[in-house]
Amino acid sequence: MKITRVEAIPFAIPYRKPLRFASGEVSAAEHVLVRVHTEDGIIGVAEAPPRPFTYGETQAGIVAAVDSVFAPQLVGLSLLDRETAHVRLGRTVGNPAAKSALDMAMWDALGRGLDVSVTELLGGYTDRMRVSHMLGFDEPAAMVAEAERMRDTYGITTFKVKVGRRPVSLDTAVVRALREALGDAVELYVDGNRGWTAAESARAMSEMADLDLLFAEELCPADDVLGRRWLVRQLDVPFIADESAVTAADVTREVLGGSATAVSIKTARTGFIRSQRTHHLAEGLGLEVVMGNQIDGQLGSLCTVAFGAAYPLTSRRAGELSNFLDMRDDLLAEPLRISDGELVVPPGAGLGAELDPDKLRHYRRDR
Ligand code: MUC
Ligand code: MG
Repeated sequence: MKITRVEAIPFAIPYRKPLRFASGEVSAAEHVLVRVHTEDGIIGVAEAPPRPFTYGETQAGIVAAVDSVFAPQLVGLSLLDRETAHVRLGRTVGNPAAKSALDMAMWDALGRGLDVSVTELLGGYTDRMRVSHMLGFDEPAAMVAEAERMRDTYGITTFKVKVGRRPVSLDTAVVRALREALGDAVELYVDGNRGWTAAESARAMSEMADLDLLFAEELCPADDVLGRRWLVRQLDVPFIADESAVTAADVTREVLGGSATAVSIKTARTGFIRSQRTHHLAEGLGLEVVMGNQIDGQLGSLCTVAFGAAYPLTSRRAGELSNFLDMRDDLLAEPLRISDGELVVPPGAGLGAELDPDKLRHYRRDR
């Protein structure tokens, strides 16, 4: 169970079409594959998606942080030393995706070593989640067409609509067009990625009051403390803290301060060990939880479903598990499949992921 080596491998896989939202745009999965090796020959894997527009990390920065700062702190630890690993990684501020991939690769290796799945190790509540699909910026007709394709092909009936930064009237027109085309059977919620002001958010939410939205997420900057509290007080749907609440301490601050009433847990930025802390806190505070997406590939989506399926609270709502569908290819030998609107945790130890060595050779950028 002793960790002998840690690798950080940059890779790039193009998207079929860019995903656009208020805080940025992604047109290729330029992620970092993390591999944790043990003395028994077990290899745990996870991926780190850099999101510079939110957390400041870059692909090259993640590789450098793992190689020069984090790997030396983990080599020699046992896979069971999860809290020690957490403390050691925590000595360096920031770097959420790098730390998370290391933590999740350790859990994957631990599951493989014990021959149990990560979902079972974490809580083992169920083996699947309903899937929510995130719709990036486009014209209303194109966003409706994408949602219809996701519903008809994969059975997905929950959609997160990206809003913010564009004219409010365009965003509200999109949400109205989606409701009209898809009917009452689908769940819709909006995510502003901090792109509106508090006043624009209030106006948009009142214009959409008849559209039966499930949630509103991060519509305006959390730094506008009073504006945001003013907004959240007047909403009649839960307001999800995403970028504003990365740590459990952030969630406490946002929720007790009246700036959020629900939380997005993203394994890409809190791994499993810190996601557990946020989950337990959310349960204690009575918050709704959505398993969010940091525009993950298939390996990242596996991590999200592994965690989300582990607990009743995290598997209650549809999880954001489908954005890998926008990628032209991926690293897994057996691609993930969404059907009947669900993603099932693959059978097998750890995360249940096997990488395709040819694909890794093809997409890695370091040789
Ligand atoms: C989301 O929920 O905001 C967009 C940027 C990012 O970091 O995650 C996505 C989805
Ligand atoms: Mg969000």
